[in-house]
Amino acid sequence: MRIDIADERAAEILGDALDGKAPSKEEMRHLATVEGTDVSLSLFQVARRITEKNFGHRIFIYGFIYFSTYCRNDCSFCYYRRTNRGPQRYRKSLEQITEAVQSLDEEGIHLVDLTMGEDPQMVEEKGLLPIIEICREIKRRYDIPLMISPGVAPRSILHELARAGVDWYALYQETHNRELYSKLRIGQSYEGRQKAKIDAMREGMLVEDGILLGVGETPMDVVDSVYEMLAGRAHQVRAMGLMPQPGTPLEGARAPPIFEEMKAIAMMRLVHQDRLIPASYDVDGIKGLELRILAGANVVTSLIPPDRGLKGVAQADLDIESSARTAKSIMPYLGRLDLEIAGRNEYMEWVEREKCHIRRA
Ligand code: SAM
Ligand code: MD0
Ligand code: SF4
Repeated sequence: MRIDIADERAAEILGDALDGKAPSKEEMRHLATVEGTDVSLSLFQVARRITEKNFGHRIFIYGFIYFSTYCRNDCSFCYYRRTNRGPQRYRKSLEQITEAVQSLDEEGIHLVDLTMGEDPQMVEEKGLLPIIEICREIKRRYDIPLMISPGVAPRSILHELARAGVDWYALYQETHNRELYSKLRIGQSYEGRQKAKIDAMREGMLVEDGILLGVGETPMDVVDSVYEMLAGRAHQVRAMGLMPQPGTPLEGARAPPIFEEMKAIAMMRLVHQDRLIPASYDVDGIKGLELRILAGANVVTSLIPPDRGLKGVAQADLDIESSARTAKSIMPYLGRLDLEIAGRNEYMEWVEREKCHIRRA
């Protein structure tokens, strides 16, 4: 397919991508450096069209339950880091969690993402066993795909989570530049974090990986990450712009322009053509969802049920209690992009198909 832009090499790379041939890393480096509005616009357009070839005009939607905001870690970007006195710390009970799942289920959400800080009480004292119980109970009561984001977990726990029916393990590397990693995830093992994802896949779970933007990475770091996540065979890949948080070392940083996130999303789409790519409500709310989708995202994440005292991560309170962070409220915005929310069956079929591939690999 011919793309009409001045830089011939970029035109060829984008044309090939549209025909299903993902760019090499060298080619992506070229795309990342060549300047010009025509190149960026074509990049987004091509990414959107690749998404449509793979997923049609349908979007998946994920609910988010931050069930414990305690954390033993001290990530420099995170509001909930151990040493920050700002956040409200809570730990929801099994009943409170299942009620929140129920309300997401009624809303027609495709997947529930159960997230926690590395809560010392659960990670250290109880060895993550309560999480397994919670997941087993949700899977017993609801026929809904489940993702768990508990931080790094040992293989034995990942084994039990997979047995409890958990479909996805989310663990974002944030960057694949080790020096930068050590400044972001202070005192945490890079290899240990990568290994947990491999272990989760060996246990039969799908894996989500992701990177942060606006934290000191170079454009080439972003390109490296796109390919590292490919090497890791992640089923879902995300890029989120930093939201500087009060009380953290990155408090004074500037949130990167949405354009950076769109570029990263589009680059991921060119390479991870048939994988899932989120547009998170958590970064800057409704206003950025459409732009992220136009750059090639196909999942809206971080929808949060109101009236339950639940928090977001990068946006702790945004739009939750006003019920704006729900499936119903995002529908008109999808409508004007000529998109609609997929049926849950379609999502479940995607998940089952990918899980079969893991089992066969
Ligand atoms: N505690 C678990 C962990 O760290 O893996 C799971 C939850 S953690 C809160 C989920 C992700 O949110 C982080 O990996 C990071 O990518 C993202 N995040 C945290 N703080 C953020 C911020 N201020 N701006 C943008 N993204 C952020
Ligand atoms: C999101 N707030 O989807 C969530 C969170 C953790 N698995 C996901 C970062 O944006
Ligand atoms: Fe804890 Fe996760 Fe925040 Fe790091 S990103 S401080 S591990 S909640």
